[in-house]
Amino acid sequence: MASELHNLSDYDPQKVPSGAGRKVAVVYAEWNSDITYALRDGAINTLVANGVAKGDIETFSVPGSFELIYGASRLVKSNKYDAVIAIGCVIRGDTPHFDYICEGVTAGLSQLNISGDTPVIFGLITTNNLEQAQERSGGRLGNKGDECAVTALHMMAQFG
Ligand code: DLZ
Repeated sequence: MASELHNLSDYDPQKVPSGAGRKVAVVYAEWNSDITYALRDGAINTLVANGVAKGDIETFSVPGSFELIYGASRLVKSNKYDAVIAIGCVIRGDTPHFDYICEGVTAGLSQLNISGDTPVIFGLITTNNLEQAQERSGGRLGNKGDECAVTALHMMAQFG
């Protein structure tokens, strides 16, 4: 499970709770959209494959990963959803900006998880280059969006 080579899309359907009747919001960043759209679609497909009605999934875009904090916060405060999945992709550049965004988003989404009654699922991929992001958004290491959906299904069943 903890292995670097764990495929993010691998899960045992027998062990995943049904999402029938659940409402899920997916907030995703437009930065690195080739990656984030694939993550978003992976999450949606896996939610639907496990019983969540298409009409019970709402999507919201924000400009960059940093805005996921505000977007997810609004969605949590709306009390309309059983889970919020936040999706972004930050790719390391030449400056420390990468670290500030990653730390900010991680801290912001962590805080949200203990400030509201809605689980916020951490769908931020943070990579050294585009290839690593591609590997985790439907490439050789699966799709982090699938993993987020499965996590949301577990959290909704456990605490919903
Ligand atoms: C500015 C910036 C940079 C350099 N890199 C990324 C990135 O790799 N992934 C991402 O989602 N967003 C990036 N951003 C944008 C910030 O998240 C944010 O939108 C801006 O700093 C404005 O608040």
